[in-house]
Amino acid sequence: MQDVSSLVAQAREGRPRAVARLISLVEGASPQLREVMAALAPLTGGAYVVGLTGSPGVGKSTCTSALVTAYRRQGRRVGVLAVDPSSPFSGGALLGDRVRMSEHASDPGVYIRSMATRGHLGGLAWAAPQAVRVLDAAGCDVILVETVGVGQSEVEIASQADTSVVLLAPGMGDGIQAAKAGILEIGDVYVVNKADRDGADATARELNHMLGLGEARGPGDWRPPIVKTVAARGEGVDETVEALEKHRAWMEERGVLAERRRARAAREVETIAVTALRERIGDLRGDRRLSALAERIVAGGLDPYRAADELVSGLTEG
Ligand SMILES: Nc1nc2c(ncn2[C@@H]2O[C@H](COP(=O)(O)OP(=O)(O)OP(=O)(O)O)[C@@H](O)[C@H]2O)c(=O)[nH]1
Ligand SMILES: [Mg+2]
Repeated sequence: MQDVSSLVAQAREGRPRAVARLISLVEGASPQLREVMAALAPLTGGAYVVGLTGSPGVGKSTCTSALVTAYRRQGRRVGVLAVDPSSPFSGGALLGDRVRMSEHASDPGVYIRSMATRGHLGGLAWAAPQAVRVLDAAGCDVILVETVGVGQSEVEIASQADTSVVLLAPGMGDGIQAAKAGILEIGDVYVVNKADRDGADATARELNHMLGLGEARGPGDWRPPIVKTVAARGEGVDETVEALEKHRAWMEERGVLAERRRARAAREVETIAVTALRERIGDLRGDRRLSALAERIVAGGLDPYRAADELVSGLTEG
């Protein structure tokens, strides 16, 4: 058993091994998870969480790395969480990510972690937010969360971040396809990366059209900016940071940031509660209580709704 309070204290001092240990505890759903989360709670809320999503290979990791460089120049502490919804492996950074992030490997002001979600997207729903909390409590000013945009994960990442960045690249056939897949609702900032390639302007124009950016909006409404970048050369990265700062300022001004964080917390509680309930019900398979209810239903003495109510209230009282 680990001494959670000393781990938390060491993480606060920015000791990378303590941060890694804490993330492993929450990721592995350790028996100490509750103790860890309770210890972290009063220390969180200081970090600005930015989600980056987009199709495989658009340049998310490259862009993330360039953003890290930009934020480090401002003296901010940065956490990076690369969430890979497809990898069955946990904890190990993907080789490509490692290469692209390697320039930050020896910087004590940067904490980088890869996280697999065990082949099912549901994993992202609870594990990633807890890892974000660890990085937040460890004193990161900015946390960048990279997720491959595969349908549901886009929506999930958007619900976890303060600001969502959607990346596109020209000539991947993904621009407008991805747009159709729902990214139009989730992007606060759009990045057309690989602007050194043909078609970047066309992609940006199409996106502009799809987003209806030409149309009139309310005076205080947020207009998602479209930033063109060549992340591999660091071009457009300052503009991206500027767009993020503007979005953050807009959210703070309008109370949107607090509102998003409340909504996020509510969803977290819901996910944890539903998961716990499902596990307890799962434990009941073959249990006497459940089979007794089933017998009464078959005998016509009880309907399944009443039975479910009885089951749930029995679980929550017990
Ligand atoms: N031409 C060009 N290539 C780029 C640019 N940015 C990234 N790349 C290259 O695109 C490839 C994919 O970049 P990554 O940053 O790994 O993309 P990713 O979106 O993180 O990829 P996954 O995590 O596998 O989904 C790499 O070979 C990069 O060097 C750019 O601005 N221009
Ligand atoms: Mg990547």
